[in-house]
Amino acid sequence: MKIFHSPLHALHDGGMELHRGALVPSYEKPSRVDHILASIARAGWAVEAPLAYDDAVFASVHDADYVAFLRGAYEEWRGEGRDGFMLPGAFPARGMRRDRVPAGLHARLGYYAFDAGSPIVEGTWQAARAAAHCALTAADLVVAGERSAYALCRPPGHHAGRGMFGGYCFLNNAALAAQRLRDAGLERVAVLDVDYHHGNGTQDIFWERGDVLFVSIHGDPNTEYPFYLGHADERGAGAGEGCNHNFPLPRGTDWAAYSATLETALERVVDFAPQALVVSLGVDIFEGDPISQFRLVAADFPRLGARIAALGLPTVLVQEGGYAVAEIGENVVSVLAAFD
Ligand code: 6XA
Ligand code: ZN
Repeated sequence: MKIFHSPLHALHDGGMELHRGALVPSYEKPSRVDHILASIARAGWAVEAPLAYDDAVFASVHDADYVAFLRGAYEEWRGEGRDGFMLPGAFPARGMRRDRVPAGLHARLGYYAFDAGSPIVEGTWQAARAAAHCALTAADLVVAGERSAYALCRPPGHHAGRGMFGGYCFLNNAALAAQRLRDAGLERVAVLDVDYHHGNGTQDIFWERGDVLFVSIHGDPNTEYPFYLGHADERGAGAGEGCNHNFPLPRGTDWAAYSATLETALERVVDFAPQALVVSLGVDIFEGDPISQFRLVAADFPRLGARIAALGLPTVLVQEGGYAVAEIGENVVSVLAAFD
C-alpha cells in the first residue's frame, strides 16, 4: 500500500468550532493523524512524502478568488492586529447579496465560509496545501500504474466546494485527485464517499459533469451536517444529470442496513464503468464517533474495504473524517488492508 502524508498537517491546530450551538475545541485535531500513523506502522507499511505542486493546480476544481483568499487570509488577519483563530460570524443567507465579493476581511470570511465550524489558524493554508499534495501524489501514482494509493489528508476536503470552505475542509482533496485522474487521460472517474457526512463540496464541484460520478452514503441531512445538501433527489444537472447519487440513511444505521445500501451504491459505480475510483474515506461511520450516529463496529471496516476493493478498480483513497481518535487508526487500516 502506497501511503502519502505530510507532517505539515500539524500546523493546522488550536482552533475552536461552533458545533451544534456550542463553542468547543475542534474535533478535527492533529492527534487523529498520530493514531493513523501508529496503526500504519503496526501494519508494516511505509509512509512517503508527497510531491510538490504549483498552486495553479487548485484552479482545476476551485475558483481563483477563493484560493487567493485562503492563501492570504491569516496574514490579513494579522495585519488587522488580530491573533488566535479566525471564525466567521455572518453569512450571505437568503435575500442578501452573493454577486459581489465584499472588501473587508471579516465580510469575505463569511462570504467564503458556510459554517462557523472551520477555524483558520496561521498554518491552515500550509496544512491544507500539503494535504492536497498528498491526494494529487496518490492520484499520480495510480495513473502511473499503482493499483491503489492512500492519501492521509488532514485537514479533510469533501465539504470544500468550488468557492467555499466548511466542515473542517478548505481544499477538496478527493475532487483534486479525481480531476487529476481525468487530466491524465482517464475518461470516466467515480468518487465514492463513505464518510458519515454528505460530501457537499465534491457534489458541488462535479454537479454538471458527466465524466465524474459522485456516489455518497451518509447521515440524513434533515438532522445531520451539512444539513442543506445530500438528499436522494439531487441527481446532477446538464451533462451531469444522473451522475450524482445520494443515499441518506437514518441515525442508528448498522452494518446490516449500511451494507445493503453499499451494494446499491457500488452498482451505480459499476454501471458508470469508470477507469478509476476515488474513495472519500471517513471512518466517522464508527459507532464510537463523538459527532456521528451510525453504528458500524470495528469488524465492519474490513468488510467495507473488501467490498470496495472487489470492484477491482485503480483506487485513490483519501482520508476524510473520523473523530473517535483511539480507534481511528485501526478502522482506517482495516479498510486499507483490503487493497494491499
Ligand atoms: C460540524 C461537523 C463537521 C463534520 C465534519 C466531517 N462541526 N465531515 O466529519 O465529514
Ligand atoms: Zn464526516
